[in-house]
Amino acid sequence: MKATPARLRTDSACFEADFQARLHWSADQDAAIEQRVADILADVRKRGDAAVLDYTARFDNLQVPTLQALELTQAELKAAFDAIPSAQREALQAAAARVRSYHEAQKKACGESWSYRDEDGSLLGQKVTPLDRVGIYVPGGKAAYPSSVLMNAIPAHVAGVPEIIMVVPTPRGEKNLLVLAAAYVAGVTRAFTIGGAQAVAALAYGTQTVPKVDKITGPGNAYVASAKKHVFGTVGIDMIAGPSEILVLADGTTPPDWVAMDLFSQAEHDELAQSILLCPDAAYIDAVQAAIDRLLPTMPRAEIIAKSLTGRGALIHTRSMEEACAISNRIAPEHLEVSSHEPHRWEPLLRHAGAIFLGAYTSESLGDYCAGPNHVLPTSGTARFSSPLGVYDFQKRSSIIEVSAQGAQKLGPIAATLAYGEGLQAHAQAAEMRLKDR
Ligand code: HSO
Ligand code: ZN
Repeated sequence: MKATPARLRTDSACFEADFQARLHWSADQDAAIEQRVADILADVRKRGDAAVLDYTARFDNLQVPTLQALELTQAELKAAFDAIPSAQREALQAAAARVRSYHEAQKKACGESWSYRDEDGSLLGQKVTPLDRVGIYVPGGKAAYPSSVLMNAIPAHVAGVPEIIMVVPTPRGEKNLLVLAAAYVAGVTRAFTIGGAQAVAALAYGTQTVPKVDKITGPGNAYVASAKKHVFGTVGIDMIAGPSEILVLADGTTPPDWVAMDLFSQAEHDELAQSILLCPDAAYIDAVQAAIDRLLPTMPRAEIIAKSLTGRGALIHTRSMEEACAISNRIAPEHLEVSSHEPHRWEPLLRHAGAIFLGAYTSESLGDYCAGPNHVLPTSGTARFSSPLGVYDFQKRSSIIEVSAQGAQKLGPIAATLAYGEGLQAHAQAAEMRLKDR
């Protein structure tokens, strides 16, 4: 089996066309999926538990008499934690501790209330409060990632969300112990073994058994993504994550095997994942391709990796590191590795990326599990305008305004003038009534 990413050169006349062809790719909105999801959502909204039970029987081959039978107790989560090998227990706890510390720092830096008084003694500020209840969608089957349980639940916990409800599809009732153990470690409040659009609907509308939440986060398949889009507005959602992406900016000083394996690490997620190398050194690109050829046969997921690299991967020879940085900004990748001996020289030039990994030792996979920052990141170029999942996604802000008697004298005439201008008499008079010398 061969993995042959496209070879591009920025100094070639056809670079722009080849680059666009490789990059600009968008998943077709599948109208059939949209319609089926809309039907499921409407049915769950109307029939609640009974509808969720029907779809769970149909899609997950799991038949139970009541939805309560699909709730995992805290004792079960704890039992899963106790049942997994101790190395996994310790790794989960170590990862959780680092993810928690990072998000605690994030909360301190940008998640606290603030206020100030102006010269008239009026108080102006913003009050930050956690959401009351959030739902976390955890995919089942081949993309069941315990690390994603930590990455979704821990920031919610740090934000102060009192109730975290997890849903996880469990076809035929086969539970993933590591997912349950992660839920225990992350402090999930309640968990249900339901999935798909029906689980999103249950969380968004509430049923007799599943409580209605304020926001739903977490990745999922096309049905889950479509369901999240549909319920947005009734509840908040985090983002619609596309296939994983990695972009490695290399100056040729990192062992080529390391870079090849980093490209594999995102390619192995999904045939549609995208792995790109940008490098000004043609001989180094050849060395990475040779490493790819040599290492691929050793990979259990070689087939997925080969399809991803051949279908969507690219090794791009640039004129310089500066040009590589500029191209990286155009791509705005989910993960950006600066595999260089002087990463801090290039970092200031890099503006659009979900997460930036600096230096040869910072493999993206460390970020996926345990470095601390969140691994739920904007994909498909959305890093141009959006941010990693964080504490701020589980908080909201309320403005605080307390105008003093003196402040009202100054603000009243301004407000009244503008209100008359808008033809809104009551607004104007509400401001004027508070003026002392009228
Ligand atoms: N790289 C994925 C997250 C993940 N990796 C979970 C391993 N497990 C997000 O793009
Ligand atoms: Zn990953």
